[in-house]
Amino acid sequence: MKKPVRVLCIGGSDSSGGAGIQADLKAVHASGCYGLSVVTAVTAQNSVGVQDIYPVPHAFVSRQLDSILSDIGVEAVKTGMLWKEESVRTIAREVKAYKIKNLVVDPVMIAKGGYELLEDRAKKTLIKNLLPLAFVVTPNIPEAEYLTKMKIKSVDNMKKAAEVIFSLGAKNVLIKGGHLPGSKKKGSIDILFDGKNYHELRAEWIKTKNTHGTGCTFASALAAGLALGKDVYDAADFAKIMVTKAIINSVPLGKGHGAVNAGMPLISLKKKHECLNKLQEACNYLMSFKCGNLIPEVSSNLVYAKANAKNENQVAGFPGIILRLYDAAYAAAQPEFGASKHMTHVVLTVMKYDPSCRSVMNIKYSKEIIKICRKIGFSVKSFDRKEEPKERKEREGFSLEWGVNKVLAQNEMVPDIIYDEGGWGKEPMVRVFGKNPIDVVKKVKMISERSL
Ligand code: PXL
Repeated sequence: MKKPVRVLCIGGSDSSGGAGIQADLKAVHASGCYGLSVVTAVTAQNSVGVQDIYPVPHAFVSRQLDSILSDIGVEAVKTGMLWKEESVRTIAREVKAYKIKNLVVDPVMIAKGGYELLEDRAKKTLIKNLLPLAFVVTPNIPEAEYLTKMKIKSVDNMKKAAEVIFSLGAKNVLIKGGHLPGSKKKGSIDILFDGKNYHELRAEWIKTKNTHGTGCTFASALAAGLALGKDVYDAADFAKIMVTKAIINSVPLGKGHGAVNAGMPLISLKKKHECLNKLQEACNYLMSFKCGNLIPEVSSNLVYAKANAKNENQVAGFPGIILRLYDAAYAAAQPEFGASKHMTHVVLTVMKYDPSCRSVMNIKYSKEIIKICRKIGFSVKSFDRKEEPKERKEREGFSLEWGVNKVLAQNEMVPDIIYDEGGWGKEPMVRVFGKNPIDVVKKVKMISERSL
């Protein structure tokens, strides 16, 4: 039996399911760990705000902690909304007594709508008793401003603030930059400071108002990363990927702000079509190794056609593409039929020549990548977009058919690779073919291992 990697989340219950303990457990689960919880307060809240808070008596916070720590044990602990000073004191005492090393403190103070989530007198206790025990503390900009009494308007200010917070005793300080002016344009930048060096975490800005629970999800995934044995830098990168994924999968709720969603359901093996299952499986495999450098500017897609497919609706792919997230590939959504026009037409064309070749993925082109493909022993063919008849070029989504037809008309077998060096407004591209998506992803892995 596999031993669970246990992460304890201490915080408030959010009745709307988006933040607090509910978000924590989803993020811990999505990170591959097992979540435990200690509830410090129960909030009545929805998408427009927090209506009320009912504190759990600190003696009962202590009872919950003892129940877990005396029997089950944990690899990491994450704290969120603590609300009462006595709870902060109790938690600090127990963390010390049980010698918890992987402690992530998310110094939650105020909800989005302005409702206080930490009593005033508890703030000082959090700084004095809990921060010095933290392996990582994860303030957002308003929280970092409170902790440092500084105004934070730039990445440089964030770095200065991180130094000040470090001096309060946390071993690592991670300031989340989502509130920084200009983030919408430049993307979100977080700063991790370990007392010596700064490490930047970056992600594209994702336009959505459904961001309730981002902080909780991030800190919980970070704790899960540490619990899994990652160092603080890898755990932070991992958390950034997890929270970006959760924002991409966010859901609208009620009349106000919807919530991020780390708990995207896995495909039900019974209900969905074999193509979708195979694609999901291949995509999970693709996301498990470093191949971000193979994802082109226009992003990738991976498609799989039903046997004898004749039209777009019989080919499954990833809606919203497969993109690059740090050094990994990342698919934001589950596969669907009819989701990718370009790759769908490529695979339908190829199937006219060889019906068993039902899957393809597009990856980045470079002379180096083509060299690697040849070295591996793949059969490699190409076409030149300059030779394409003009009327063809104008049929968006269909122009690749011409190139693929051209290659296949001259060859007996479908090659592993068909590439082109681009054209006016068209990024050069490599297409990797196979019988099924696992077959394709294995080929992509072989290329990625040689192109690091
Ligand atoms: O995002 C901070 C947070 C933590 N915990 C609970 C919350 C919120 C924000 O609303 O409600 C219970």
